[in-house]
Amino acid sequence: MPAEEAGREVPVIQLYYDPRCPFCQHVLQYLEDNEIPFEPKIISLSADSPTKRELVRLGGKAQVPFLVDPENGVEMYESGDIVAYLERL
Ligand SMILES: N[C@@H](CCC(=O)N[C@@H](CS)C(=O)NCC(=O)O)C(=O)O
Repeated sequence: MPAEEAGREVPVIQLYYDPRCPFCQHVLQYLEDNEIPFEPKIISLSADSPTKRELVRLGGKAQVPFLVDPENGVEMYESGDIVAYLERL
């Protein structure tokens, strides 16, 4: 759900992930523990879907997790880099 700030909608972090992926679970756990709002972009790595095609269009490969932070123009793969980025927010 989009976060709201001062009555206006602000872009929210999006996380592309496959629930079966342990690297994704690591990022999801961090988001949950720190109550960071995000838009889930759930894919199955083993099946084609519009969301998976969106991921490939944005990042260039069907790898998860993939984070998009529209507010800061940031897009990244790699669970460790994503958590390190979230720690700096
Ligand atoms: N080093 C990466 C590994 C991510 C990774 O291997 N994800 C798997 C799913 S658990 C994946 O997307 N595999 C498909 C691929 O790499 O093409 C990270 O820490 O995020």
